[in-house]
Amino acid sequence: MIFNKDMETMSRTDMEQLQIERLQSTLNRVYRNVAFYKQVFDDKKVNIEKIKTKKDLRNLPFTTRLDLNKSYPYDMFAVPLRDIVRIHSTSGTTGKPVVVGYTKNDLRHWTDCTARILAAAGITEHDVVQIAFHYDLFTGGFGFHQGAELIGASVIPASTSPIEKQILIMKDFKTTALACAPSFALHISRMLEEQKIHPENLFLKVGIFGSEPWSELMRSKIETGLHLSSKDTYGLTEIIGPGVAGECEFYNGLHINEDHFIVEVVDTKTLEPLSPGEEGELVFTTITKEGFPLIRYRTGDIASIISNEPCGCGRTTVRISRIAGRTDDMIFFEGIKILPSQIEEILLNTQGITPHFRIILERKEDKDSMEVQVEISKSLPGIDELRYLENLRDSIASKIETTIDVQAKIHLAEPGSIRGEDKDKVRRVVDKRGEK
Ligand code: DLL
Repeated sequence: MIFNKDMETMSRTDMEQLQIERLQSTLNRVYRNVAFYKQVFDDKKVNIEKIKTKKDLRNLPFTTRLDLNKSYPYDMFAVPLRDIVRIHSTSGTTGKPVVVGYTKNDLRHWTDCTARILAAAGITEHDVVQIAFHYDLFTGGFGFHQGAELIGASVIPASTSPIEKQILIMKDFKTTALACAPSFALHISRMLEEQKIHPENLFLKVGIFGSEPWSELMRSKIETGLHLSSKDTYGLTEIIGPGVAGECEFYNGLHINEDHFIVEVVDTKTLEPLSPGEEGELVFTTITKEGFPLIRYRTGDIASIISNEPCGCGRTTVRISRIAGRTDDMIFFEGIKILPSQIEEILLNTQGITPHFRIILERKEDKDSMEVQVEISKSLPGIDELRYLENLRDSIASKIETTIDVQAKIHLAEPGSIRGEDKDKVRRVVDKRGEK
């Protein structure tokens, strides 16, 4: 079903006209209300009046994650706090997360956007939707919750309750649609197998998965294990959360909610815009957001624009490929997003070790594990060395668990052994999981 026919099937000419009008009013608003944009527009001598077509976007400066970090917590907000009715943030308890705010209108738009994604995935008012994304500062739970309610489905805010409970809910509440991270879906399917529950005996029809990379191989494992058909969905906190793009029944890429977000793909080195079919970094400009508008935000996600050709589903919106990777070394681990710099920060604040470390990721029987190899410094106390090392290991593990919520195995390595292998650049992340 097409949830918002007016917007999702609009002619290309009308859509581009709408986008330009909305872009211009966004540019005026950010110039007036956000000190950062006033400064960069002035520095780059941007004349807003001259932005008349989508091609002119290239004359606007980019916004980066670093810019957002510097504006922590509220400096990028374009309205006073009294007009903000909801606050979410990116993950990451060390370093500064990006804090985003929504006005009442933003919430209304966001709800419409996630409803469209769910409807494209096949969800109707007859469905019982189990939402197993976190309901907290993370946007996944609340974002999809609102959209599913707007469709009129029966919504179960299961959040990330333990898997046994998820399965109990699925069986007893007769869940027909599951929305969660693909890695969590895989865990559920493994548990079903362990408990000898045949997925055919459940009521599941549709899975809406996203918020982390997942391959076609993983898709087929989940579809078999849960006996459902699945749709990929993409979004990020900075732009709105879930609700940016999603697959329809034609699996032709992910339709972008273009009346709210203008997408570009740029070359990762030259930052010049690329043509459809060429892979590069996704860049988004929000054109309706009031609370936290962003101009040409570099997402760090690698994908390509598929084409402007209408899809078999009738939607005319631009589609992007599935996400092929990232420009940075962000780790996706069991539904959690980690930057190696977060581990580095923990290690830098620990006595007795050097700042050299390596993260090894492995997958056995669909279960991921993380080992952090840390180089100890030379100056070890002579007495009771073993107990000292054991304490050191425990203390690093517990710091990692409390700050990034991951149980990592800590391996203490000889002084010089990690840095020694590659003097200039230590490969910080070794991902042996085979598939993401
Ligand atoms: O993950 C929002 C979301 C929630 C999307 C639920 C989909 C479903 P963040 O935590 O800010 O927001 O993480 C955003 O996750 O820049 C990508 O690197 C990655 N990501 C999100 N969706 C996909 C996907 C939410 N379908 C970051 N495939 C993004 C691959 C994805 N990576």
